[in-house]
Amino acid sequence: AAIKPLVAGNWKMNGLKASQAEFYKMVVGISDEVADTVDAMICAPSTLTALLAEKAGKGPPAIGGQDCHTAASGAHTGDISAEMLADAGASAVIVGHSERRTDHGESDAIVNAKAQAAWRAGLIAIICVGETEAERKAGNAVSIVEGQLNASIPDGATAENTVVAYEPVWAIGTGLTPTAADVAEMHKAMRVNLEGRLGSEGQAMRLLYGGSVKPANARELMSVDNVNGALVGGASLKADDLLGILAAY
Ligand code: G2H
Repeated sequence: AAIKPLVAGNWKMNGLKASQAEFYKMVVGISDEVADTVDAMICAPSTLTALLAEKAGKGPPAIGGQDCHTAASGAHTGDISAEMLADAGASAVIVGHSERRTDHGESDAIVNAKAQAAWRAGLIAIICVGETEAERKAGNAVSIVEGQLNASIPDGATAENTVVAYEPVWAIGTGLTPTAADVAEMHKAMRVNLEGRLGSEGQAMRLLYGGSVKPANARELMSVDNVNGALVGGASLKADDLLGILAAY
């Protein structure tokens, strides 16, 4: 069966209560036809999870979180658990975004534990990987990403409970994107790795590309082999941009 693509918006640390108006434009702007072809999701800051989930109703878009703690509850001031996100109406959570890996020192082992926490709460784990500019220039992009896949994705990953997002760190928020050929090479390598480890689940798993996706480049990037959608930062804040990216399908 063909893989249904996913376009997930990552609002990062953006969005106030007033943003629900822009969000509502997304809800009403996603036609039934588009919804049949591509899944849409907004990963909002956790202050807005419940509000947007209520606004979305059954969706689309689905609602996701941007990070979760490994524990379900407890003495972890300032943290949010996967169970809390699920309770607020989320169906997925991003783990291991490069900004978390950099700003909060998250290792592959922590990302792995967070993905398992997401599953425990019934959430889809959107596991992010990607090489830095120096790693690409040194010719190590594929081996770095393979190492991240091996260590960040827990045993038990399925096409249902896990989405992988390839985000080259140098393409995040910079307006730079890899060539279609570079994306094809990386996504092929990821597919081979995941199939080797997970069999048919790895074959059916959604592999997103992320990093400076916008309406103008979405069609080219989304048509690359083994690219099953996008993780979109800046361009997911405006309904017109998000709908323009969905229109690539
Ligand atoms: C990469 C991406 C979304 P942007 O971080 O996760 O952000 O589209 O702004 O590069």
